[in-house]
Amino acid sequence: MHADTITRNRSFWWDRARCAYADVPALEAVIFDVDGTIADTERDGHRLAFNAAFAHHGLNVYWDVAEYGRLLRITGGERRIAADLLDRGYGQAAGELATAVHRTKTALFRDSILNGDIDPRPGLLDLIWGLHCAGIRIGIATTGRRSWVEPLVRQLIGDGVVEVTITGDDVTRLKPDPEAYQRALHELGIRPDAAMAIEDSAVGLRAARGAGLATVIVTTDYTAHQDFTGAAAVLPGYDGLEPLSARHCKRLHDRWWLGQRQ
Ligand code: XBP
Ligand code: MG
Repeated sequence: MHADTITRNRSFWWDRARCAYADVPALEAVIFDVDGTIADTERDGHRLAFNAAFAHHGLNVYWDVAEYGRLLRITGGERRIAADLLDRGYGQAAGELATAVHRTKTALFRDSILNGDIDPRPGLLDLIWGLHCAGIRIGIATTGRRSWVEPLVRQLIGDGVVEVTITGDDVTRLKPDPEAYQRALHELGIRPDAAMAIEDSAVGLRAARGAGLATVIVTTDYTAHQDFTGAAAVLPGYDGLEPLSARHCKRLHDRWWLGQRQ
């Protein structure tokens, strides 16, 4: 065959379509929710503090496991109390009472954290350490109050690893509004497609997706039945058959953005 024909028939990489992954941005940061995600705090943590606070204020209110599960659709402890007191017929007094009860609950929950009562979810610390070592930055976006979030994060993760912490005190609209995630991205100084969120609930998924983030779900007993359409992955925990590692996060992030681009 003539040399010209050979050259004409040969295919070169620069003639081919662009590599599918060429437009997928690198994963630079992972932003974690707190309740249900860093630790399984709701049933045996917050709930007990809420009940103790109701008793402290002489209110005949007790949230059992099932009722608290239903109330979790209302984000923010103070709003949750106020909504329930309204339902129970406290009328105009509900708002002021909720503020006082929530202040007590926050102090009690903080004490319990400082007491070492809350453990991280199994496998979380391996993931955090793996992300840190891979140069992937770590942020927090929660609707919980800063006065307990900070000691919890310090106690479970330690100092110097989490770069940005956005709490319910830093936003005007709680989840499912995306504000907490938008603020975390703003403080990290990155675009949504360079980060990924880890959440445990459908409400959290809405918030993270609203901010444009690929989102991995790690379910809890309270959230396992929820609808997670639009998530990059839904896992029962960090320490499953294939534990969630930094490499796995990068792969899920890349695959999710590839799907979006296509
Ligand atoms: C969970 C919440 C919080 C906690 C209680 O938020 O909605 O209200 O239940 O904490 P996330 P506070 O999953 O975003 O962390 O009493 O401090 O609100
Ligand atoms: Mg949560």
